[in-house]
Amino acid sequence: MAKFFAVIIVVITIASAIPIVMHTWPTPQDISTHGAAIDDQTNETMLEAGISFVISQIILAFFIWRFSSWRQGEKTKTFPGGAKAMVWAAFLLVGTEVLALGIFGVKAWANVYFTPPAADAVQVQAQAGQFAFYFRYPGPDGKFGPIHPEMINEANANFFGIDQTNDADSKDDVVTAEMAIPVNKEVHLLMHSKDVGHSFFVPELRVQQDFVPGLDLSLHFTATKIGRYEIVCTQLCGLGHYNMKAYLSVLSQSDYDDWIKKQAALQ
Ligand SMILES: [Cu+2]
Repeated sequence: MAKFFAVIIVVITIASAIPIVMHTWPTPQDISTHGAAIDDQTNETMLEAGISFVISQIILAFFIWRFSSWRQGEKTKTFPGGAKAMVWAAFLLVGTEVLALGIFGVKAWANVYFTPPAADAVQVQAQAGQFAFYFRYPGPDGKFGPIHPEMINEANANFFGIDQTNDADSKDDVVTAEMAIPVNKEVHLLMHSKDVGHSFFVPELRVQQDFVPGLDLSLHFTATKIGRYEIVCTQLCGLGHYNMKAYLSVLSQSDYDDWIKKQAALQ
């Protein structure tokens, strides 16, 4: 029976590797300046993790085959050198894997996360809450007014808890349910959650970042193709999670200027 399982493991390993090797699921189009580097890194990670996966499954199948017994009552053979050697081997394998991922990761991930945005980047604040995203633009003064959590009120559409009567910086802030950005211009996205963990994921933009309650997180990117794309939450954030999404419009600079003017007039 054990030898049968060993064969099944090898069959499952090969069957699950085939669609990945054949690229059965192509990635969506890339609309960002950093996307190619992210795709390269993903491919390298898949290759490195895939090779480790196939090798480890074959080793597993070999051990099951080699140390199993057909006859009833016969004692199972133990691994030569005992469990200690195996634990060390596992530490070495996992350590090499983590190190390799870290080295690959420096190229793309670290370049996106550990570099500051351009000084003239378009600032957009994104707020996630059960179960919607809202966005805020600082207006002509370039400054966001402070958030007063106690003033957050969905009933009067004060999603960010802005006090426009008393805070000078808030007076020209623009709050929207859809996100629009100009094409070929760096965007500095400032993210916070109103309640639980959420995520900002735009597959075409190759951007996926979690919202962590209590933390202000930020990232920056440049979109290179005009169009309308979906922003989805990828963290299981509650009963309405399945329906939590918004839209990102990448517009020409003049269309963006018109859009923000129109939104400002609606406030
Ligand atoms: Cu969510």
